[in-house]
Amino acid sequence: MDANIVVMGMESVGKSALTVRLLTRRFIGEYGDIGKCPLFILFYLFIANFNALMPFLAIKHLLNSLLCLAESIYSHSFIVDGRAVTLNIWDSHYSQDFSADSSLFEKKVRWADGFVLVYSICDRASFNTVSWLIQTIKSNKDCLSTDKVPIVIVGNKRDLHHRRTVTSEEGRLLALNTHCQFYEVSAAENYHSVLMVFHGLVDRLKDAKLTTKKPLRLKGIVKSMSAVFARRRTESF
Ligand SMILES: Nc1nc2c(ncn2[C@@H]2O[C@H](COP(=O)(O)OP(=O)(O)OP(=O)(O)O)[C@@H](O)[C@H]2O)c(=O)[nH]1
Ligand SMILES: [Mg+2]
Repeated sequence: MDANIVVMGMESVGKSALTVRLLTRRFIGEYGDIGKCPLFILFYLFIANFNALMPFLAIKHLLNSLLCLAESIYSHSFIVDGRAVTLNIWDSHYSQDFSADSSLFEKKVRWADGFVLVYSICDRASFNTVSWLIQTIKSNKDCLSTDKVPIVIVGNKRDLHHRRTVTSEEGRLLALNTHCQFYEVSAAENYHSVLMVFHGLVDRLKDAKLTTKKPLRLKGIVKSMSAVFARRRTESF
């Protein structure tokens, strides 16, 4: 399965920290624009893919990442339930998301199959922004059912619980009311919780694909017709 993912949220909530954690298993601390440290990330992507997959796949991912680098889109492969999954992850910059450039925002929404919406548990404004993002994405996304848009809400910086201003219950309730999935994580402290976020999103992507009825293409029509005729033939015996 191949899917496009956009990571969105207010400034400094940890979007790059989460992305880099998934890609390299590491927390670097200061990112700025992760496009500014491409060699570091590419090196880790190459090593990670080299260990997990065949060498030619590692080279393919390295080339993909090089092509996408200008946009901070990273390609990452992993195995979920025995199946290979490749995610193209766009670590978006806050200032590009909203009023500054609404066409870029719409472009991201159209491009994406799934969304990781991040807030900091120490920053209520970032939580409110996630709530607004959910509504805006759902109204921009052409989907059979807006309940099925694959969105994962992430409350980051869990390690800073002494500075918390958004409770876990508030995050959970927002997810419940908007039919999204919810996680609280610390990109700084934990790789596995970050991995769970992306696994959770892959599950939602699968669900959404299962429920999206694709129009029958020619091949599909031929198949269905031959199935009908085959049934008629067996019935007549
Ligand atoms: N304590 C703590 N700090 C974190 C965590 N995640 C990120 N940070 C810090 O928060 C700051 C912002 O992190 P970034 O990953 O650059 O945030 P961002 O959302 O990508 O920011 P922009 O790209 O500017 O929109 C950095 O100083 C990180 O070290 C976390 O889980 N815990
Ligand atoms: Mg960033």
